[in-house]
Amino acid sequence: MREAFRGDQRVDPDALLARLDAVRRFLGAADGHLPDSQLVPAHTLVERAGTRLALSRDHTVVALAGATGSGKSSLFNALARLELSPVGVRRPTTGVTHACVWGQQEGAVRLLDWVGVLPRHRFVRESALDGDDESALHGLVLLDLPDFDSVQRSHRMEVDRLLGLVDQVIWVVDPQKYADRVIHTGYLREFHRHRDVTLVVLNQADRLPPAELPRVLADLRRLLDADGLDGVPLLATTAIDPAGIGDLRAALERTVAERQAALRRLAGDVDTVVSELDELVGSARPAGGPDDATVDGLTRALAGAAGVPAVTDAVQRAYRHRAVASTGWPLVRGWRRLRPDPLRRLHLPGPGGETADPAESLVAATSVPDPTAAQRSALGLAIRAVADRAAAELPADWPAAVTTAARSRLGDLPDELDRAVAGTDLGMGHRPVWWRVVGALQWLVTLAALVGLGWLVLGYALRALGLPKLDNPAVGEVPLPTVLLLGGLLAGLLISALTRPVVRWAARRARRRAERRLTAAVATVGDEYVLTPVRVVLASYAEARDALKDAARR
Ligand SMILES: Nc1nc2c(ncn2[C@@H]2O[C@H](COP(=O)(O)OP(=O)(O)OP(=O)(O)O)[C@@H](O)[C@H]2O)c(=O)[nH]1
Ligand SMILES: [Mg+2]
Repeated sequence: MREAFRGDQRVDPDALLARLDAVRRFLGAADGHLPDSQLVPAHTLVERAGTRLALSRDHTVVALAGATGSGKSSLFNALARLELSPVGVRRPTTGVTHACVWGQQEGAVRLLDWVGVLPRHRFVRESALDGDDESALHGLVLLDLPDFDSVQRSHRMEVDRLLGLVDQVIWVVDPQKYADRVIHTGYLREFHRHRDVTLVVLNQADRLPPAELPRVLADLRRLLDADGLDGVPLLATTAIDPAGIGDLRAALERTVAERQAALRRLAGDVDTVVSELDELVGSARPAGGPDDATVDGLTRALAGAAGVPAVTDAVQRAYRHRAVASTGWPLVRGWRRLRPDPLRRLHLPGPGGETADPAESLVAATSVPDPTAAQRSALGLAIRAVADRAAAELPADWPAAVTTAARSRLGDLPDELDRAVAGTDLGMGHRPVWWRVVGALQWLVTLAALVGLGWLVLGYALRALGLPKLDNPAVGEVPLPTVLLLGGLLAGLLISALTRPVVRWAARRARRRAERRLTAAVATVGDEYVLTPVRVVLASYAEARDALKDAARR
């Protein structure tokens, strides 16, 4: 959409600075997220505007641009009232930019250094020479550019460079070539956002029969309207006749007096940059991150890749192993202990709670098996889903930036997940009291059985040696040693049988507890290594979008 022509609307310097600051903020937010090539115009604008505003604001740099032979140098000389820039029959004549400064040279020098006009091509209209004649143009820095349709590539490049720097452009066309395509599509159309610093002159008006002039001007006006330059001043000039440049001179005097051209030019530049960036940014209002279900999916995939199922499995088996070793029949416990502990095999906390070798705990802390190809691809998909959901609303290159961010720390994940698993308290660090109680009970009944056995053996030995037999007390009909032996053995078996289902239930509970803790640890890693980088991009997007909105505000 094209804005209404602002004509002589004033640009407030503070408002312009605020808009430039917003462009700077936009760049800060978008940098690293959008391709550099798309940010070049905004960077160029910020840099150029900063320099231009720091240089003389009392001077207005006006360029005469146009096709070869249209009469730029002739107009330049006529306005300067001196033969400064060679006018020629051989085309193109002007190969380097010439400049003429009216009035105070101070300030203009640095401006011309920046614009890049060589000192030997700079001229000055001294006020002493002219009396007050030229005072109305004081502050004007007029540039005579090479031809933009040149056969010389260097001329075109010089023109393009300068058109990006000057405060105002006077497009010089002549009756023969005013309708040429190159001037309209290549240049004038590009300047439609700079209408308020654009002026078009139809030079060599003297070559037209007076009756033709209005018709040609009307035709040119129609072409300009089609270029989006409706409303720009259009003047007829004759460079070879001092009376033929009166209107142009008056227009320049107004421009110089207003001291607005530099600001208007930069405001137009901001408009151009903002409108180009608009589709890269849009006005989406994405959520702060992906939804809970997607985050849960990520956590599940991370848990798979971290080997959480293998660890919880080992926790369950280790619980049974350790519980049986503590509460089983004492005479077979030793045999139990010979079998390896399932958790220690993974270099996870042993029965005493100690972790693996501390030297190893920095890298590859555990011996949890590496993720399978399926687990790795599931993780890849989950990360992709996080990026897709988070970026669903975003325009242009932002989804790619979100995807890149989501994957940016993929390389760190294996070590971080391993560290998280190794650092999680699996709740297997101490022996429950009930193990000890049952274990002590087992010892007690075993002891009873052993006493009974010893007693019986002693009784047989005495009998065999023909010694007087022991006075055996009895429980009912059964002698006490037999009661002790058989009762102890039976009680041991009974305790083992009763304990087994309790151990199984408690092992499942231990597994669930370990699973909860490991999932929480893995989720923390996912948050730091996947979700946080995504949130950073989303926040940058929001900042870029708001900054661009501020930059668009006039
Ligand atoms: N009759 C007439 N001739 C003009 C007018 N302006 C320029 N000329 C002539 O047109 C020719 C080209 O003029 P220049 O001023 O050299 O044109 P230029 O645009 O600077 O050309 P380049 O430097 O090649 O880009 C010269 O012979 C001028 O005398 C004019 O208003 N009327
Ligand atoms: Mg010339």
